[in-house]
Amino acid sequence: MATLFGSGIKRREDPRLITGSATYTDDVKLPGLVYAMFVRSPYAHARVGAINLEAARQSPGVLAIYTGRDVKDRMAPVPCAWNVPNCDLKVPPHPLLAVDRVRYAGDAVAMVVAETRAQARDAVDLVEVDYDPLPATVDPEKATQPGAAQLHDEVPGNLAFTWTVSGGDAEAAFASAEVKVSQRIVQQRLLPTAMEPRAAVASYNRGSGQLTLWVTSQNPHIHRFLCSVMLQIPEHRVRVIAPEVGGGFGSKIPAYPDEALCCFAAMQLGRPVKWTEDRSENYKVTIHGRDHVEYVELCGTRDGRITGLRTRVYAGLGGYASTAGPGIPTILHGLVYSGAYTIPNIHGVVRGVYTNGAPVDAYRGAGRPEAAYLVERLVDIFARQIGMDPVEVRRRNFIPKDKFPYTVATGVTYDSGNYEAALDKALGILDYKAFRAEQAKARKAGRHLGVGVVSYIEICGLGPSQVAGAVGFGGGLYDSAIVRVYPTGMVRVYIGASPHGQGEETTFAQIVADEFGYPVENVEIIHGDTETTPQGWGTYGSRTTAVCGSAVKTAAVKVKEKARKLAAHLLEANEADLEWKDGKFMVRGSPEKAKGFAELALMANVAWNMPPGMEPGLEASAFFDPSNFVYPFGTHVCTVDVDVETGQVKILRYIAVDDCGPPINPMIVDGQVHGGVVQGIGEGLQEIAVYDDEGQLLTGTMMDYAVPKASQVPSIETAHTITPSPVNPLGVKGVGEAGTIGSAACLVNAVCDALSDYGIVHIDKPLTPARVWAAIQRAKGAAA
Ligand code: MCN
Repeated sequence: MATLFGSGIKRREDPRLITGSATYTDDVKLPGLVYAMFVRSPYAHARVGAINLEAARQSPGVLAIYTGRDVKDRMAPVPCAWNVPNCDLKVPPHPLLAVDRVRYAGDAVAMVVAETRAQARDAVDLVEVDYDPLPATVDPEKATQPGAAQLHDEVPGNLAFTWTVSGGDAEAAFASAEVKVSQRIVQQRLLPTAMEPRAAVASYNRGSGQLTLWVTSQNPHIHRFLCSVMLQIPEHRVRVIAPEVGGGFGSKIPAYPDEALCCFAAMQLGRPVKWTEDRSENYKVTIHGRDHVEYVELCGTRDGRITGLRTRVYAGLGGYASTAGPGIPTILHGLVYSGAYTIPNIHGVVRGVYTNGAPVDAYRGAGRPEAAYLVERLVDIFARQIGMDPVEVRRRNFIPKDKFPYTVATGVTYDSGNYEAALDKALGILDYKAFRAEQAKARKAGRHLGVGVVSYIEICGLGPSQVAGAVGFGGGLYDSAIVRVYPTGMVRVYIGASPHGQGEETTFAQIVADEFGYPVENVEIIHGDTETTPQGWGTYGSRTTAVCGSAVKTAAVKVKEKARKLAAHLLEANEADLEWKDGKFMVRGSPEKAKGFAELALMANVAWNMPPGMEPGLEASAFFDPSNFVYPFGTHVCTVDVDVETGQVKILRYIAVDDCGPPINPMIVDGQVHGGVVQGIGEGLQEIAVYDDEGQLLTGTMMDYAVPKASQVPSIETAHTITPSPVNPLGVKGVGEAGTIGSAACLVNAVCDALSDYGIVHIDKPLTPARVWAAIQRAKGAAA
């Protein structure tokens, strides 16, 4: 029987998505539904004076208006849930509605609830707020300098934390190094841009004291917990449902004030309350990503050995510490400074900085693309300095494949890897040698072709829970599943994680169907409702398959074990004499004596003839807490043609060789890589969130914020190597972020390679034509 694991069957979630029959939060309609809208500060930094609600209250349909003073004693502030230890983290209170000061443009000062959305919108315009504008600070490096505007009285110099990571002796390595290179790197702010903006519908039953929140969530159980904290009601009285979620990319992990306030209003008014963000609100107030200013140094020998890496990073946090904000530029960033290499001496210092921008949190890759970018850029700059092919430098420094598990200087232990294999495969697909020859020929003809190579690693599959606790994450990082077999033999699998586009309704069904010898149609995956699903910690950090998928596998194996015992009993055979063949338990040597899964399901559920002591029913639950993270890797290679007259970058080929262990569904894996690479192309070439000096977001619409269009994306050539992980029963690693980790670096490496004869070693992304052209002009000026 062909196994489903490894087969690229079509995604089962797609028919409802592409026929418009899926239910998103904004589709939820309840009797008596009313609508919320927020009064948001036009200033990035201002004192809030009197708020005049008179006219708004008189406006048709208005039911209630709440200000910061109305809620501050009745709700807890928005929690930060990642209290990274040993870095003197300062987390000032994040009020649900600003009381006396706003700290970024869009910070809400009041919430209006009205009978219709239009009435709420009209009333928002009638709220009069006295603002006393203050100077703003938006650049994370400048915000730490004397004279910069101060956001929080209790955070001098806007310095939220200073976190260090160290291994070996970087100072000694640099002091004695033959070669040193350094680069200031800016990793721009990005806007996650999920297709569906955030939305919430809150409904409160006064009789039962039960609150139900439909919300755009990547992690309903976390939202249930954080909601109960903010509302100060017991967790079991809160039910969180994530219906269809139109993409998250990290932006639907955090707890935001808006959704909690909908709950508050529903409890106050006794009517269900809906709020749906519009796109400009989404760009202004939903979390942003990246925002680093980095000073990076790398040292080594003339023959290409890297001996040390040092970083000094300013990481913007925005106006408040978001739910996972402090953990992203520290734990998820600094711990992977070694990349794919045996860098023996590492010292990194990351300063988290409050600025007058929207809070910064997880955006696809979250900390790891920033790490891969700085390492992979510096490797290229080092190669240029010593006159060696960047591919050769990578080879000379890779962690050898027989050295895993391998503990890098930052202290984390990589589970498994074979970096050279991925590199060889990617270079083979391109025919690297032939491209270099073509490049040289083109250069003579005045064309600037370039090739970028990136060998990335990432840390994902987040658990284990013990480590989560040790690094200050305010939750566990295990996951769970219940596999329930109905009397008819159909299977439902209830999972703790909450996929929202990644495809686990298909891949997890493949795991279970394989275990039971079933067609995939017999298995249904249920997720996204805290009332029906077991405790889980969400879908992010490319953890769902490695962690929750392992819980699914474990629960399915438990069910099958019970079925085997029952089969032995019914066949009057010894369990040891049974074999699992062609989807049946058979008595070895007597194939006519066999029981298939569907029949065993019926017998277990009717319980007419159970073995002594066996409980009726056929279901099992499992919690899986991994023993380590997983470390996927890969090599991406791209070739570009840079028009030096206009600065326009044309991608010629993009080759992605990724290793996420054995792919459950290769088509879905490729789809994930495609999506990730496209986001990396956006980051590398055109996306940037720009604030002016007063903290106004200048890229607040999709006309200004340049998400790549289909026509700007080349055909992405994917391939894989397969290196199983030893830390979970499936051997899998994450792939949901893989495409994003190295792709921006790959593009910038390619463009800098194309412009090497101008002496250009680095241009800060995004490499818009204007930036590339300006860099060429500067280089020409310097040479003249
Ligand atoms: N997979 C597989 N074989 C493997 C590994 C994974 O078939 N060896 C499959 C999985 O079963 C799943 C998909 O690949 O169908 C991605 O799985 P995984 O790597 O476990 O990642 P998660 O499901 O945890 O997804 C999170 C990840 C993150 S962190 C971001 S951000 C992101 C991403 O997924 N956001 C997305 N991909 C996204 N895709 C969509 N459509 N929408 C988002 O918001």
